[in-house]
Amino acid sequence: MPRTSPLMNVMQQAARKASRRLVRDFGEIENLQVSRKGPGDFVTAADVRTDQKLRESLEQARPAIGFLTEEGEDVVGEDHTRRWIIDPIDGTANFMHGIPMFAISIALEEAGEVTAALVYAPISDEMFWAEKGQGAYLNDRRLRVAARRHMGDAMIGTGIPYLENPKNSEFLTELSAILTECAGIRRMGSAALDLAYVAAGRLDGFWHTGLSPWDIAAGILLAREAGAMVSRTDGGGDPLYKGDVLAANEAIHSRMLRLLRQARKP
Ligand code: 2AM
Ligand code: CA
Repeated sequence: MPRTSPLMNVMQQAARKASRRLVRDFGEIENLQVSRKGPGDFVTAADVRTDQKLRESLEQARPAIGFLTEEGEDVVGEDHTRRWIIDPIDGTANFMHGIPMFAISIALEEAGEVTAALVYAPISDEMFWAEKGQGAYLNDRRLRVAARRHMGDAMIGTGIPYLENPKNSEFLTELSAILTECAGIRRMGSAALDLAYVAAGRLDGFWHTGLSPWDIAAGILLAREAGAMVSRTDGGGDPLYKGDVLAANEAIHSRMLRLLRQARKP
């Protein structure tokens, strides 16, 4: 059994506590699908409520730490060097459509570096977690990135940047470059879970552009701690605030990077 630190216990308890109501809300979604208005407002309320519940638990246990979250106001903590980066529901569109691929994502950033990460998928009850230098885990099991080295065997995850994103037009070119070489593509709708799946060796690689820090802060550390190479999609260093991420084992990362670069040549 891996030993979770007191900090990781706080994070896991916060996620589990907030997920109870979230799971009930998800159950309600099915009823709302048939109403003409759809579940939009309901989902927004669930998102905000989950954000609040996570903040409450984390603040109570670690009052000096600040917040950067998708749903609420940013807070600079008494301890300026540390903040939680939170996405209360990553995969909101899935949640809204009654598709169970969504997750709570919590990362702790210390002096600009993410040192603890959690991605919790409440419907499958899968807790992905990692602390810097300590490896990545799914529940009690140590994770290791997939060993497959050939693109022809690789299952690759991606996401489609949204219409308003300037990168949207580039996406189809990138997709066609990767698609011609790999075994299969998945577009699952939660970047946090996609990165956790790279850590678990379920996906051999993942690329996505146009994301926000809360989508990927936890997933990046998970993938790295499982042995993945994680960079921006142009091969550059830290993807966290750039929002372009490429994650895979070394061989697949290098091949994907080459394909993406070729696809982007004018
Ligand atoms: P979200 O579900 O929290 O919105 C899907 O490929 C990924 O892109 C998800 O992690 C999703 O996060 C994220 N994403 C980023 N910007 C988005 C937007 N404008 N609309 C929907 N999803 C977005
Ligand atoms: Ca998100």
